[in-house]
Amino acid sequence: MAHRELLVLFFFLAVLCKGMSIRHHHSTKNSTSSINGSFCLSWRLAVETNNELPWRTVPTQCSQYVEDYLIRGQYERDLELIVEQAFNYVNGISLVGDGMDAWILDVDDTCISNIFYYKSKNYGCDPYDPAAFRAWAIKGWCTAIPSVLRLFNKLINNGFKVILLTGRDKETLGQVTIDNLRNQGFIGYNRLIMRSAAYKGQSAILYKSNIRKQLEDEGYRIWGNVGDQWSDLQGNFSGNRTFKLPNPMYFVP
Ligand SMILES: *[C@@H]1O[C@H](CO)[C@@H](O)[C@H](O)[C@H]1NC(C)=O
Ligand SMILES: *[C@@H]1O[C@H](CO)[C@@H](O)[C@H](O)[C@H]1NC(C)=O
Ligand SMILES: *[C@@H]1O[C@H](CO)[C@@H](O)[C@H](O)[C@H]1NC(C)=O
Ligand SMILES: CC(=O)N[C@H]1CO[C@H](CO)[C@@H](O)[C@@H]1O
Ligand SMILES: [Mg+2]
Repeated sequence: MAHRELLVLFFFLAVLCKGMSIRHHHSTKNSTSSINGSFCLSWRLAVETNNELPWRTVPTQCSQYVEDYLIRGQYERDLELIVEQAFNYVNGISLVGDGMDAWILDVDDTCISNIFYYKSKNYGCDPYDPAAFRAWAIKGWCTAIPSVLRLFNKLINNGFKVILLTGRDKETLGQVTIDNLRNQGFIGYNRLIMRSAAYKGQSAILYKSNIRKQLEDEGYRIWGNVGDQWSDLQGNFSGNRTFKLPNPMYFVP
């Protein structure tokens, strides 16, 4: 009787120990990836707040993290929250109504997405490759970012002039960008301003500031400005409110 009870106890203890060792092994295994996750979250926060600049590539250990962020829902949720803030702001604006109330939206990774391209570049772990990006952009396969398309339509319905301002080269990417925007539902904007020869080589901050100055000189009031890069929003004549969309894949100075 006592023997049998002892045997059962031993058996129980053996099972318990094995369970604990599995659990222990499991937590060690996971701790490396959670250390990565923790590091990559800090890194993403630093780049989104523009504390780390300029940065050239995503840290190699964060490729998986960035993929998960982009395709498992958090990116869309972040965008939705920002767009909700923009909606609240839009609803509170009383337009002057002279046709000069404007918003500025960036194009790449603001209106239309390049995530599919960046997948082939390890989500930004590989260095920037202008020729490959151009080859991708020429295909015109960028997809609409749904929350931004909702904002775009809301702005137009509320009577704003929506001006799209992009660093894309006008000469080589002009028509394909117009077509790509149209086939993704971006219809009814006031104009698309692309980088012409006169602005070649200028930093995005300077180029976009110069264009915004011209718009304000024409009499436009820039109520809002939306972009995935700080360089969309910095500089002069930035607009009364700016909205920074997330982009952990690349940095445009
Ligand atoms: C964590 O980082 C290490 C070292 O950079 C890398 O080898 C590993 O693949 C990363 N793990 C995950 C889950 O991303
Ligand atoms: C902003 O305006 C100031 C004053 O006119 C000028 O010196 C500066 O270069 C401008 N900055 C940009 C980025 O355009
Ligand atoms: C928008 O910004 C301009 C320039 O900074 C300022 O003059 C104007 O009062 C602002 N309008 C509102 C409604 O905040
Ligand atoms: C002890 C252990 O299994 N650690 C693993 C944790 O996860 C990383 C990344 O998946 C592995 O490289 C480790 O070997
Ligand atoms: Mg952009």
